[in-house]
Amino acid sequence: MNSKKRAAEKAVEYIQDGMIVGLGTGSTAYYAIEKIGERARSGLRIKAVASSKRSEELAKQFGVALVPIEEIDSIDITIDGADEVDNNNNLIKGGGGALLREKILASHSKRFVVIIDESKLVGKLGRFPVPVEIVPFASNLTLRHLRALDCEPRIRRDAENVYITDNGNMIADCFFDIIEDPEILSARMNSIPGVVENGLFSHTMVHAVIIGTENDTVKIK
Ligand code: ABF
Repeated sequence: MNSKKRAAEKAVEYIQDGMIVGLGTGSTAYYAIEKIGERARSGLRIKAVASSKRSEELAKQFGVALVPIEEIDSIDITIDGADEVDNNNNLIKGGGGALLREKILASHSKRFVVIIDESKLVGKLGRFPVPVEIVPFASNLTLRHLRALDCEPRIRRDAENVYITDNGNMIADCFFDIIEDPEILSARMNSIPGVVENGLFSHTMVHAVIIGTENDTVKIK
């Protein structure tokens, strides 16, 4: 079994009958949604909310019951991937463009469980560019403020078109190389008018990181 799938299936073991479950986005979260669907077919009764339109479609494909986000007042567990995880479980997320809804679900989850393979582990965040969701209005000026944080921001494109998120916004991928204090940087980013949210997730949000390893086991940190 591949290590992402191993991590995803271990995380799904945390899910119990009657839970409200947050569904992440990305290739690792794909395996979690698939496994939840398998357990649902064996009698597991849960309701799910998805962090992207892509994950909503996967939930329908795998038979995972969805509930409108407006009908819930908390989430028992959210299972989601990450692009980078540092030594303190701070994260970079948003490579898949879903960081805003992912961070919203994570912030309302009693347990936020991150699922990765070993390639995502880093000593310090920053090798992966930080995705920042920005409104289209005056985006060129918002980039100037982001650049002043000592990064190189680039508007994300799909081929030649500007990438537009499920929320109608743009993504600026901000290249830092090394991030010394992700929590301070996150606050600075979100103080810029025009920035909606950024892909730096504080370790304080994270209940556990489940790491699928090459020798077909899992580690939890
Ligand atoms: C998602 O998981 C995104 O935030 C992140 O980009 C992705 C990780 O990528 P993958 O699981 O596909 O390796 O939550």
